[in-house]
Amino acid sequence: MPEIPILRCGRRSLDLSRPVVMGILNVTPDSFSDGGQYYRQDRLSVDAVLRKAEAMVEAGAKVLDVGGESTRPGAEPVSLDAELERVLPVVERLNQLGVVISLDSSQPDVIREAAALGVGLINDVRALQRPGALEAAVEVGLPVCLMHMQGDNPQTMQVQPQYQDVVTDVIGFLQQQVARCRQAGIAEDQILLDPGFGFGKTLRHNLCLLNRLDQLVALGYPVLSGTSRKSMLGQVTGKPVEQRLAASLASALLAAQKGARIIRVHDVPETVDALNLWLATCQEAWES
Ligand code: 7PJ
Repeated sequence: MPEIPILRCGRRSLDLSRPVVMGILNVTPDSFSDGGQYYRQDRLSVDAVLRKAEAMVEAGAKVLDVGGESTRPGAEPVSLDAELERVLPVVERLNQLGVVISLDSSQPDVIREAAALGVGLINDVRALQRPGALEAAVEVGLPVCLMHMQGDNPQTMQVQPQYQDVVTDVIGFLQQQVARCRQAGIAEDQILLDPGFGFGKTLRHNLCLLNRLDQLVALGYPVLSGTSRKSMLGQVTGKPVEQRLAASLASALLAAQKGARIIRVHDVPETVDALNLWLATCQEAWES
């Protein structure tokens, strides 16, 4: 595995010398697989989120990704106030858990306010392309995960996605965004990349990206991979979202073997076990 430095995430740090698991906490009423699970009578229950987060940390998650905007295809846009109202109380409570909190947001004001409450990583599915987002990220001085999406709008991204060569195109886009970040003053070792599985991609595109993920890894930035429960897995297995655990685990392992360093998942205990088995096998090979 190439050397990847420890990521500085504000007051905390994240060791990426081995792949780590990021637990997904979608605090939205309408996300595609876990939407609404923290809502009680139409109100977000921060206690319910905290309980889930504690279980994830207990199971070995090193990062928790908090998102207040549903980016499933066709989802309604969320207002700034609604996003702040969902995300901030959760970030505040999760801080006590001792792991890095990642913020899944594209909104400059959410980035600023969440950073002030202790978020340690900015995860933006729009790669900081929204007006003001890059400036906000520079200001807060946290690492950024830049994700590829075709088009910049989840409402329309799945309408006829087209690429010359999906891997080359995704890498080209991410390299452009890296250059933008570098020019704006973000340090090279504070940048992570993500091919954006399911964001403006057909099944063929997604499988191709997973199969050739090592090409993205070869750029030298830590790569985040998020395939958990996604429809690409449903398309291959013919299974609905609640029956995609096995396929999620298989795709997590494939991504890790290709060099991904952060695996973003709903099912933390199972993924930690799968990765630990693979890591133990590597260790055995190294030591013999
Ligand atoms: C991703 C994400 C992903 C990164 C979502 C879902 C859909 N952030 N946010 N990568 N997907 N970095 O929760 O499955 O793949 S939202």
